[in-house]
Formats: sequence, structure tokens, C-alpha cells
Amino acid sequence: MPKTYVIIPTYNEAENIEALLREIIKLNVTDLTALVVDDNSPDGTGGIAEKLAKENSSIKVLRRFKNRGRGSAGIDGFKYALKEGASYIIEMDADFSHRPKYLPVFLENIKIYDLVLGSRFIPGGKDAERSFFRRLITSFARLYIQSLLGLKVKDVTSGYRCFRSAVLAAIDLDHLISTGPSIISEILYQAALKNYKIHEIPIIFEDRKKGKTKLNLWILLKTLYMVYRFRKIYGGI
Ligand SMILES: Nc1nc2c(ncn2[C@@H]2O[C@H](COP(=O)(O)OP(=O)(O)O)[C@@H](O)[C@H]2O)c(=O)[nH]1
Ligand SMILES: [Mg+2]
Repeated sequence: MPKTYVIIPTYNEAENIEALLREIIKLNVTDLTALVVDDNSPDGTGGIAEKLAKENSSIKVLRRFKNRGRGSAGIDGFKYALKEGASYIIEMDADFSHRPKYLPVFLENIKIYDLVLGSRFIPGGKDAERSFFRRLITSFARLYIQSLLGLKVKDVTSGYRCFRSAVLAAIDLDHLISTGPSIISEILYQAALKNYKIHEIPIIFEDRKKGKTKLNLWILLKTLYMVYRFRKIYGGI
């Protein structure tokens, strides 16, 4: 059976992580490992995850003490999964915006495609974030990134997605420019430049129920600037 790794970067998700891991485990997907990549969260997320990992061998925890950031946490998770010989690597957020019930749908589709994106912007998908302002930001960022990079997919900032491990192995993970959330689009762009088969499945993106977002205006501006730099450095499609 192919091994699946689900990478979950966390920073201060103590209110979510246990329920999330239990929901994932309940799906009973064969050969699935949930890997929590925690950046020494002050709220003790890492400790909670480690306690659960002791009870359940399908849960692993990577605790990072030196580096911080959603981008590099994801990369460290990918590298771990590649080293463990995963066939499929999924990444998802810990805050229930990405519902675990889609995991089996990703795994069905990844048999056919190289990269499967959970998409809010195709029929059947939805961005159920409550704040109008936040939805506006997402739409703006999406149009900007899509047109700048010439990507055909609709949800270019979706962080809920599934890779065939070959896709990640073909990308030079040590030399990506992003350290923050723009890593999502940077990796997507690299996969598109390498002509991998990318497919979108509809997801309903829920608003985070507990805890706080780490996104702020500064991070957003930096993200948009980074995307501009990818276009310069990697060239167009
Ligand atoms: N390891 C790690 N995870 C992070 C960091 N910042 C955010 N995350 C996680 O990345 C995911 C998305 O972050 P979130 O704050 O929900 O961003 P938003 O969904 O764009 O508002 C969540 O699971 C966060 O816990 C970080 O610095 N390190
Ligand atoms: Mg979130």
C-alpha cells in the first residue's frame, strides 16, 4: 500500500490539534501518518501532539526550536515525509479550515494526477470565511498571483493539497525563496513550470473556529512581493 503523510504545521493551535488529529485518525486511511510540525508554540501545542503520538503510532511530531515560520515548517515536513518513503504527501492547516473529510477524496484523485489542490473557486467549492475583508484579500491575492504567474488553476493560494512525492522530490526544497505563506504559490509555480498534471477538487473552506490567525498586513504585502520575485527569478510559463 502506498504510504501517505499528512503534514500539519502548527503555531499556537492547542485548542485545535487534539480534535483535528482524532478526526484524521477516525477516517481510518490505510498507511496514513499525520506529522505535526510545531515551532515551539508557547501554548503547548507540541506537547499535546507528543502525548497523542505516544498513544498512536500514526501520529508523529517534529518539534522545531530554532526556526519559525509556516513556510519552512512545511518544507521540513516534506523532507521528513520524503525520507520516510511516502508516496503521497498532503499538507493542511490545523485550524479546521481544511476539513479532514476531504483527505480520502485527495487520495482518490492523486492516483490520476500529480498534484491535487483543494479549491474554493471551482463549482462546489466555497470560501466560508466570515470576514468580508478577509475574502476580499484572498480574491485580490488570487487574481494578482494568477495573472502574474500565468497559472491556469483557480485556487493558487490553497494550502490544502496533495502531492505525489515525485513532485516534491523534483523541487529544490532547500533553495526556495519564500519563508512565509508565499511558499504555497512558489511550490505550485514550480510544479506548473515542470509540467506536472495539476487538478482541483472543490472544498468548502471553513472559517477558523478557535485560536487566532497569524496573517497580518505585513505578511500579506511580503507575500505579494515574493510572488513578483518568483516571476523574475523563475521566468514565465
Ligand atoms: N510550524 C508553524 N506553523 C505555523 C506558523 N504560522 C502559522 N502556522 C500554521 O499554519 C496554518 C495556517 O495558519 P493560519 O494562522 O490559520 O493562517 P490563515 O489560515 O491564513 O489565517 C495553521 O495550522 C497554523 O498553526 C509558524 O510560524 N510555524
Ligand atoms: Mg487558518
